[in-house]
Amino acid sequence: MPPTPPAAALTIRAVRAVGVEVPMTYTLGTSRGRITKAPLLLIDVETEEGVTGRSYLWSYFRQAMPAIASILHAIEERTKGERVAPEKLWEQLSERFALIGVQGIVRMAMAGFDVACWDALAVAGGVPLARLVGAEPRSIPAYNSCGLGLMAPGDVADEAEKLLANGFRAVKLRLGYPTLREDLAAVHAVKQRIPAGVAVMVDYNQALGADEALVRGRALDREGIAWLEEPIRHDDYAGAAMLKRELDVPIQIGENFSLIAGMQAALDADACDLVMPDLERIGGVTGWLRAAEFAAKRNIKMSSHLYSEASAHLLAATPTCHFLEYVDWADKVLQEPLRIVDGHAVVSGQPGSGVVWDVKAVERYRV
Ligand code: SMN
Ligand code: MG
Repeated sequence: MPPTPPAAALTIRAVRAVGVEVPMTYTLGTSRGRITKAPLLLIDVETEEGVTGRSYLWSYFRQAMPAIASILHAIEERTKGERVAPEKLWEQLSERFALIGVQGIVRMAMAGFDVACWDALAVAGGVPLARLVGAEPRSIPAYNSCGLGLMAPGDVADEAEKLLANGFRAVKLRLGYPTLREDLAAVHAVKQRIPAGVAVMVDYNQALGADEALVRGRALDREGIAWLEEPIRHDDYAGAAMLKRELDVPIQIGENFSLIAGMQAALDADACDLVMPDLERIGGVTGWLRAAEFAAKRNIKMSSHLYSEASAHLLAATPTCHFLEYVDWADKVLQEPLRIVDGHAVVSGQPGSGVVWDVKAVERYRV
C-alpha cells in the first residue's frame, strides 16, 4: 500500500449547514414511529486554501436541524482560523463544551464537523478517506436496510424481494409488533420469499422489556437470524448481558453508544456479541477510529449504522469489519451515490469520503 500522505495544511474559514428533507424510496416503520422523509443536515467546512470538506447528519426530525446548525455556528466561531487537525479540534471543542456536555445535539454538531474536517484532509491530499486512515479502498459486505419496516407480512415479503437487487445477500427486518406471533409471521414471510442463504438481521429499536425479550429471543433462536438488534432499552447493559448469556442468536447493539465511553461500558458489561457504532454518536471519524481499535482489542466484530458513504471507508480500516448498513437516504442529494456491486459497497478510489452535493437537488429538497 502506498504510504499515507502527510496531512495537508488547511485553515478553517467557514462552517455552513443546510437542511434538506429527502423523500425515501421505502417508508421505514419502526417500533418507535414511521419515517417517510430523511431529514439531513448538510455540512460544508470551507478552508482558506479553497478545499471544502463535507458531511451530513441524520437529524431524526426536521425541527432538530436549526438547533444543530446553531451549534455548528458556535463551532465555526471557536475554530475559524485554526488548522484542520480533527483530533486536536475534537479535544479543544470537548473542553470548550464541557459545561453543556458533549452529548445530544452538541455531540451531533461536533461529529458532523469532525467528519467534514477528515473529508477536507482527504480531498486536499488527493486520497480516498480509507487511505487517509490507513487502509486500501476495498469492497465491504453490506446488508440492505432501506426498508422492511413494520407492515403486513405479505408487504414485508414483497419488499424483502425488492431489496435483493444489486446482489444483496443480507437484509434487516424491523420487529416489535404487539405480539410474538406477529413478529414470527413477518420473519416467516420474509424467509419463505427470499433464497436460502440470505442473512436476515432483526431490529427491535428497544421495544421490549428484558423478560419479554427473553421470550421472543428464545423463539427467534429457532429461526436462523443473523443478529438480534437492540431488543431492550439501549442503556440496559445488565439486561443485554443476560440476553447474551441466555440466547444463541447474537446480540447486536451500538447505534446508541455515546462516544468511546459508551462502547467501553457495554463491552465491560459483556452486553453484546457484536457492535455497530453510529458515525455521529461515536464521535465522528476521530471517535470511530478509537472504537475500531477498541473492538479489535476485544476481538468483537464491528458494523456501521447509517452514514453508508463515510462508514464504508472507515470499515475498510476496521480490523474486525463485519457489515456495512446500507441505506440510500442521502443518494438523492449526492453527485455520486455509494455503489453496491454483488451485495458489497464499493469504496471508491476518488479523493474524500464520497460525499459531494448535487447542488440542484439540494435546492429542490431544502427546508
Ligand atoms: C434506525 C435508526 C435510526 C434511524 C433509522 C433506522 C435503525 C437501524 O435502528 O439500525 O437502522
Ligand atoms: Mg437499529
